[in-house]
Amino acid sequence: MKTIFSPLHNGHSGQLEIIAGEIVPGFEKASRAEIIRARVESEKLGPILPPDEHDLSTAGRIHRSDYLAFLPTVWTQWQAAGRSGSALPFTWPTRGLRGDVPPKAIEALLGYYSFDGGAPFVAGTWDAIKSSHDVALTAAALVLNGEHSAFALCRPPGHHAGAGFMGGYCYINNAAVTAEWFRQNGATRVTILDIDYHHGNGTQEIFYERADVQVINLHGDPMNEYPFFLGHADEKGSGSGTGFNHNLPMPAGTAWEPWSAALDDACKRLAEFAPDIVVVSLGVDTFEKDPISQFKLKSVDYPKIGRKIAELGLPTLFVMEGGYAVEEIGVNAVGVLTGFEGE
Ligand code: OKP
Ligand code: ZN
Repeated sequence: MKTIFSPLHNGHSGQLEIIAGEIVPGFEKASRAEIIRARVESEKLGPILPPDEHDLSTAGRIHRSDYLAFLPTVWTQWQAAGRSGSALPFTWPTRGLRGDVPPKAIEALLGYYSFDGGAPFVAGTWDAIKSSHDVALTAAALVLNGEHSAFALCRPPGHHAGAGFMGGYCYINNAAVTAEWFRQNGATRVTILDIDYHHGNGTQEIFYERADVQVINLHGDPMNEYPFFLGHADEKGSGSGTGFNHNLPMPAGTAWEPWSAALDDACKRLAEFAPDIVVVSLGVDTFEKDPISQFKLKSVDYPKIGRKIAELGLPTLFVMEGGYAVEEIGVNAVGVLTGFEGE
């Protein structure tokens, strides 16, 4: 399996976040991607190739054009306002406020285009976002051109980014862009199988009214877990998309047995849909030692996940999402891929 990777993700580093009332170094850090890349090499998964440049036309079909135009300007606007540190919002247009009037001040625009304070900008953030997008589309092209699978080693991740907002470390929804691109380039049906610990609220929102892209999510129950405000089992799609969104929320403490039963259920629904291509939103924050998550999967479980996905027998694009236990992130992420290849 080929891996697509760009070192430009490294410019998106040094962010801070507030978690449990404390300012801490961001969990979504550059070493995550570097350690996965090193493991791809040491496991001899296959060649590691740089991305080709892709324009934002496909992203423009799933994201709002004003949102996409805003992203490359954030750091410049932040600096022009005399700020330093990380560009972060602290005001959001929630119920009772005007969410229909784009403001002018940069800190307000950041709130207008986000659902939380979890997507900071530093100097290299836009170039990292764009490279992550290019990584995803370059890997997608390999699969469309006949490779059975490919690995998009994306950083930053994408599945929390919706049509018009960022959040939860995500800016452009890489997996959603590839699904839309497959649709535009000959695939009739695409499934996005999101196995990150957190519900992929952005992906769900983007495809919620569509019958051509099935979205299946396995995740921590949003009653008690981020992103809290989407991801319940009764969200099944709307309009012609009704029946094409599947949420499988699970409680804190979920270990391999119930989790893999949920994956079997997901694979059954996926097989019934019979997509031409599967896009896996690959998060390994289901790991027992993940510092911000509550599931109990072990390193030996990840190859078993890959094997189950391989049994579907479909062309598969793996798009990297979350995973914050940095020490084991390479073993776990690449474990899924070697499991898929049957090693
Ligand atoms: C991203 B992915 C707010 C931070 C809240 C965000 C977790 C994002 C997970 N200050 N935590 O799904 O792995
Ligand atoms: Zn996650």
